[in-house]
Amino acid sequence: MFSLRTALSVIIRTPSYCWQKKIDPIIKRFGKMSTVFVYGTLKKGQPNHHHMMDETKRKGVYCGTGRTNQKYPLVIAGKYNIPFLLNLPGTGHEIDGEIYLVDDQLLQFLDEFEGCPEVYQRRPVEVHVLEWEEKASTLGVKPDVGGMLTCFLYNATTYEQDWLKLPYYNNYDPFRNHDQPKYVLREAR
Ligand code: PCA
Repeated sequence: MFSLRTALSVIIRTPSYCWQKKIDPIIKRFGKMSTVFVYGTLKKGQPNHHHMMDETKRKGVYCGTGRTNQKYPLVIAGKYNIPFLLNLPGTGHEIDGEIYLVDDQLLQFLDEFEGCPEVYQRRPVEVHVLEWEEKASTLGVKPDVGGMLTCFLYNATTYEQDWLKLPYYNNYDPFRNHDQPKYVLREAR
């Protein structure tokens, strides 16, 4: 006969129990999370990236890299050289970017920061996952078997006809690609 203590020690050592023990505090701490695909100044190494990782009030977790399933025109436009993905699927390139899990507070912050819905609109799109961090899977988010994941993306709400004549990029990185006009920081406008 098993004693209660033996039975308990067996349960405690089972992987599902350990997994549950790991994941519960994460869900308690962060609540509901959404996936967001960023392609512009919010990416690593770009000027607004720190907003994704500001852990004081809100939470963002880097999950990996991805590429939009559809082609879109990604232009750098306006007097401040802002990257805008235009909602014209089928034109331009498949766009490279990064996937984040964000809590509701960060999502709300990003909506305000991106001037949503006047400047950018947040819409769900299909993203092909290229690199994936295991940490993201332990948070309960996984690409489907085909490697696709639905993520929010901020696209330009409107655009000027002239923007369609600008170069279309597949990867925003003005620090490395010197043909891409440099972003004017908000503090410098
Ligand atoms: N910020 C958002 C949209 C464009 C931008 O600069 C992003 O990085 O995805």
